Amino acid sequence: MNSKTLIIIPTYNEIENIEKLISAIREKVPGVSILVVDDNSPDGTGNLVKKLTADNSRIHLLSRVSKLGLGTAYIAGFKYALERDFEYIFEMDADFSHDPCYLPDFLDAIRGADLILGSRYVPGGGVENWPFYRKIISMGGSVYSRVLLSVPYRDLTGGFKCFKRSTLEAIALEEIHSEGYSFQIEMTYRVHKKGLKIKEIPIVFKDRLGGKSKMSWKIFFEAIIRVWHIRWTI
Ligand SMILES: Nc1nc2c(ncn2[C@@H]2O[C@H](COP(=O)(O)OP(=O)(O)OP(=O)(O)O)[C@@H](O)[C@H]2O)c(=O)[nH]1
Ligand SMILES: [Mg+2]
Repeated sequence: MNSKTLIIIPTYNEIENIEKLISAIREKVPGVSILVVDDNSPDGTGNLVKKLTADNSRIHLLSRVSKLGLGTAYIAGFKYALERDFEYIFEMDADFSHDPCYLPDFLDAIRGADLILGSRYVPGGGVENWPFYRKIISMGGSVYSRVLLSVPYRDLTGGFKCFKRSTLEAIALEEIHSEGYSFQIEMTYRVHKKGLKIKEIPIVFKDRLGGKSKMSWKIFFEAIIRVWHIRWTI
């Protein structure tokens, strides 16, 4: 199973985290492949990953010319996976908010579902070390989207996910133009609308280890408006 798994990690200025994260992933789930999608990070994240790819054939780098956004980074990663024979495809942040210790839980759960969501808001899940306002935005965003889109999932804005290949194949990836939080909401909603099985498993989300947040008010307001667009057009 591990040899059929690709973990996609988008990066922008994650030099403090990426090498440590790749080692931690390989320790938890040996034999998986890792694809870093780097947007020409000024701190040299891409160059560091390039060096790692030389030593290990399971580490891959997709370098883009400039900061083009999280949504298109993931779409490029999904296309990379579908052009090769990966069966289980992960979304994961580079900053240790998504603890690699949960990867085996995802791989167990995906046997019986089409998409697994790492969820902060189911029993056993949670958030550690986040300022109060971030908790409110995150939880509020999930409640707002859940009500507007009439879906039963508790965590709609999280970005720790595992898709089956067939799930990504069922979705019109070229139609997705959302970024940030709304990208996460839209991916889950598209899978839901296809009638595929989505399961949430608990994760405890931690504040980023090193480096700076890329979260912005623009991403926040985009999500608020975009959920209406998602509701009316998908
Ligand atoms: N390739 C690429 N990666 C990005 C871009 N924006 C963010 N990322 C990466 O996407 C992941 C999530 O971004 P974060 O900055 O951690 O956003 P966040 O988790 O909402 O915010 P924090 O919790 O404060 O860290 C990280 O691995 C980032 O490096 C982008 O434009 N391009
Ligand atoms: Mg983060």
